[in-house]
Amino acid sequence: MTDIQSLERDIESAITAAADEGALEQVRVSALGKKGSISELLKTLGGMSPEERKEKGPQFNTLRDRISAAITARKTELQEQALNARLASERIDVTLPARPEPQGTVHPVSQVLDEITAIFADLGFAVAEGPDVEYDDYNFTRLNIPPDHPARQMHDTFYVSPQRDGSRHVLRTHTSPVQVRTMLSQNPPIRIISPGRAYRVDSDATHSPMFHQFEGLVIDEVTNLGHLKWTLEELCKAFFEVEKVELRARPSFFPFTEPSVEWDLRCDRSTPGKITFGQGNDWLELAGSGMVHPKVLAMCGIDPEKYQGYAFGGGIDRLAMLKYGIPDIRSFFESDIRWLKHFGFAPLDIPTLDGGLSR
Ligand code: FA5
Repeated sequence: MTDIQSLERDIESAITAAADEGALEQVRVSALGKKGSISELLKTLGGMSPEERKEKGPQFNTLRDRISAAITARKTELQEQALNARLASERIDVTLPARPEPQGTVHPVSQVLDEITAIFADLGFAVAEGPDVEYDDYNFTRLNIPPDHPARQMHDTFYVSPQRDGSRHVLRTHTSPVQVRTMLSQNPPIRIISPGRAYRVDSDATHSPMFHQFEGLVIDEVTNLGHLKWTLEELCKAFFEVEKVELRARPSFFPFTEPSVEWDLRCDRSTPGKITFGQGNDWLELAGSGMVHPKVLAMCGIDPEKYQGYAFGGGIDRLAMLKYGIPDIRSFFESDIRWLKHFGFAPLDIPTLDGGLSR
């Protein structure tokens, strides 16, 4: 074997042994680089006689070309191997099952609470909150229901044991004490809603000892019953997702409003199991309301000579029952997983007026 053949064999084995492009580059430099073995060989041609150069020149050039071609071929092979390895490591099995659906659902009461909040937010109302365990004073007295007033009997109250100073707390019987808290802490103009829990000693298919109400309060220099009616109409249109509604006013009595009005909503219940709003000969109780009593304004630090306002309050559970066809209020609180799956809402579908309230 000639020197050239043995050099070629050595370089070829180095090319085959190169495991990656870095190693192959080193082989290339050691053979074809400035000081590489083949380059050094080619330099010897200058010192040869013309006959010898004629014989060796083509041999050296062929050697260089063959090694160069072998390096290129190995490089392509290594690149393919690297690509295949990467594709294998990044492979996605498109036949795998999709991510499972979320298990939990949003309770219909929470859904309706969010829907009502979205509707009133659009009308420019802020959300105000108060505690479930409330001062007797805020739940009753400052709402013009003094101790021993017969109106206290209208609310079947859960009382909390008396404090050391003799004062009593109650589980709030309605969300109206949030009106008191808001008027005591803010200056008019006031425009709030206050959705939340309320408690009464009461239980049947339409009454629950713990239930949910929404309260609305608007205080300004010029407010009237027309504004109140318009506000409730807007609520009904958006909530029941209908173009037209008709409200009927009935005189009523609440100690904290004067005059007091209860509102009924025209509906059609002639088809069993179905209810349509804005038409028909039936009426559905919607909310209690009225113009805030001047005595309440005064007891909450607002000048009744300068300001007036309206307030309203309705049942969230009752609205949820109506809208989503739930016959018994008690089922809301039984935590039956099958019921929750059936009546619950997708957790990521937040109700908005633009995106839809109850998709
Ligand atoms: C009130 O509670 C007044 N605070 C509403 C109000 C606010 C009037 C502001 C004027 C101005 P009422 O007792 O009617 O009113 O209750 C309002 C609604 O709460 C009822 O129409 C009903 O939908 C709901 N509700 C009352 N008790 C229960 C109960 N035990 N279970 C479920 N919902 C109830």
